[in-house]
Amino acid sequence: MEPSMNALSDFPITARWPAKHPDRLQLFSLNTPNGVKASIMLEEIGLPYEAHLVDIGESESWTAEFLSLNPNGKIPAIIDPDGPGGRPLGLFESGAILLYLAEKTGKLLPADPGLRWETIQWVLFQAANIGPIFGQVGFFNKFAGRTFEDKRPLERYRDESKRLLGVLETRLDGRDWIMGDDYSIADVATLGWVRNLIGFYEARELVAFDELKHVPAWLERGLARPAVQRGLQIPGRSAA
Ligand SMILES: N[C@@H](CCC(=O)N[C@@H](CS)C(=O)NCC(=O)O)C(=O)O
Repeated sequence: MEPSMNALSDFPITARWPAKHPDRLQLFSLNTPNGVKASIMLEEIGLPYEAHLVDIGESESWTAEFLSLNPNGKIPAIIDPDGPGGRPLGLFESGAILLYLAEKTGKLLPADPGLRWETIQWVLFQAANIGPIFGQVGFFNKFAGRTFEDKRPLERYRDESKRLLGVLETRLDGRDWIMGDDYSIADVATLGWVRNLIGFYEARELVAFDELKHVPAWLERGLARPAVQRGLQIPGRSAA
């Protein structure tokens, strides 16, 4: 953060997406699988926030204003006007956002150091594996790569997705949530991605999802949470 960033209005992104409630946490996102990691978390913890829709279909994440907050040009990103030391903090990378919000509120991340690191490990497992690999299945199964004649890329990402689902399946055997009895940011990180793989990416049969037992039960438990249902819609296309 630049030393001069003392107020929310010092962030250039607020010129394109102005805050109606500058005292609230500002979310710049869309309800994609990475976007909903942030909105589900915000709904779960009950922190007041204002959601701004960044239309990635219209390349809005590549505008100068958005890039000033996230030089990587991807949603989600946040600004917490009440960051460390009471100064505003801008953040991108959905995993970092989850960790920040969990630490800020003391929610969905165990206080016990061993359990805390185990939770972080599973958040990073999602961010480094599930997101990037499932995303490739989306590209090769549903989007532009669908028409490619060479099916080897699709097969590669299909196989790796099945393997990753297998890792989750084993982890969830005998556990309600990734960390056991307690729902955590590891679940928040992962739920939207598994839902998207078998839903929007239309890969349910491709990855033989119905041969799994524990992952589908966990997904159903997660989707039954009202905060998850709300977060999945935010920011939706109807958001101002
Ligand atoms: N590692 C990043 C990935 C974010 C990401 O890939 N966001 C996608 C939407 S799910 C995006 O903004 N895509 C817009 C584009 O690439 O033009 C995170 O977890 O925040």
